[in-house]
Amino acid sequence: MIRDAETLTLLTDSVRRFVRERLVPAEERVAETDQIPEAIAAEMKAMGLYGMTIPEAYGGLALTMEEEVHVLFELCQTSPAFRSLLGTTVGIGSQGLVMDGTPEQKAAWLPRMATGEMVASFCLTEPEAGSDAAALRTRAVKDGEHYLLTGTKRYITNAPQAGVFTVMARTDPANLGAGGISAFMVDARSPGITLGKIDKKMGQRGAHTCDVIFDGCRVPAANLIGGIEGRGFKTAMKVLDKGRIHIAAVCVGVATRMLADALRYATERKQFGQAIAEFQLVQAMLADSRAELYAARCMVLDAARQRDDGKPIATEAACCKLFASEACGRIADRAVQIFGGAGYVSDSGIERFYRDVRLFRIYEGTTQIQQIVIARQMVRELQGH
Ligand code: COS
Repeated sequence: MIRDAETLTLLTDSVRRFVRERLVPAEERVAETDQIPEAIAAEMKAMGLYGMTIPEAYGGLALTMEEEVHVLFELCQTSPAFRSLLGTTVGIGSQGLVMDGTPEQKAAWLPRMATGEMVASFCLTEPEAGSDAAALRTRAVKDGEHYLLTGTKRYITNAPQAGVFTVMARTDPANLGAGGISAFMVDARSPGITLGKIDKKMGQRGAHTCDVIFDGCRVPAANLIGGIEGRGFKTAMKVLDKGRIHIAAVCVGVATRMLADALRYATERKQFGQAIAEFQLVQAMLADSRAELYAARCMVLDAARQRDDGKPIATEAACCKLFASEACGRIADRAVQIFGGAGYVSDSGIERFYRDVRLFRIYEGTTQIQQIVIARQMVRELQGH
């Protein structure tokens, strides 16, 4: 749903300009230094981008899902690390609170997230619980007006910058399934939290992940999201449903950029006396990429609109994440192929994108998890559930 086309166009135009003038020229520096310049983060805050998904009452832009994906289509036509810097605050770090928090909890945290003053991260994954998220072991033991959290969370994006964590932990030790899990807002400065060393990754330099270790971390009972135990897994799943549409939109943005670069190269690079774009075998790679990109974009827009209409979108979100991330990987691969030798050396930038986009098929639910979500729902539908 687009509330006001003119306002949205102003926003997407300014994001497009920002990407072209500020982010694209900084890509190599970010890759070399593994840091996003402070000035760029400050500009993102000033544009209100950290508050994209936060309700207006708490100082955000309250974009609808359709508006959000349009912004992402633009914002992600550059190194994905830039999106990642605000991605957890806009997405998985804040949305549990937006969806299921009490008004008091929202008032306590959301305004600082909306300005970018407080970065939010999402702590679900653990060393022994990745795809099988319901098997998580982090415990939250009630102690008077507090809970004591103990356990290790792994690959937590933006943990080094985070001011607050949304943490899924087991409050009912007798229930080893999803129903024993609760979600908490945890101040990152709380005693009992230590961070592991920053992970060395295949790509996405400038975006940082590390372990977050809770050791008897004392969290006020008032920070239990929604004030009710046992709802944390469902909160996490709802957050991931939205997150999967978000990541699919990111894939569309990055794939748009890679294909544009590959097309430009194909029209400039000459072999056998003509531009390689004139050769049908190269044209096939360009055309397949364009068709897949179009399909991914249409899927993302459709799922976003359905979510805005209040329809259940778990299956559609999984379809989008599955298709868009796999298509993005294929487009990255073809782009390297079109660049040839130049695509394998780092100067072209396409080699960096190839490594960066590999993550999309893994995080926020692997391709195989999306397949499981989709197929299980198909069977349920057949059985009339
Ligand atoms: N929205 C709301 N509730 C949901 C839901 C959704 N999308 N998906 C599941 N639930 C509910 C179920 O209805 C069920 O509730 P009841 O017990 O009341 O019926 C409960 O959650 C447990 O669901 P289920 O039995 O399907 O859970 P499973 O343990 O079988 O696993 C998958 C479900 C595999 C889908 C889940 O573990 C998953 O998404 N894993 C991937 C995690 C992930 O994406 N990690 C990435 C890192 S986080 S960035």
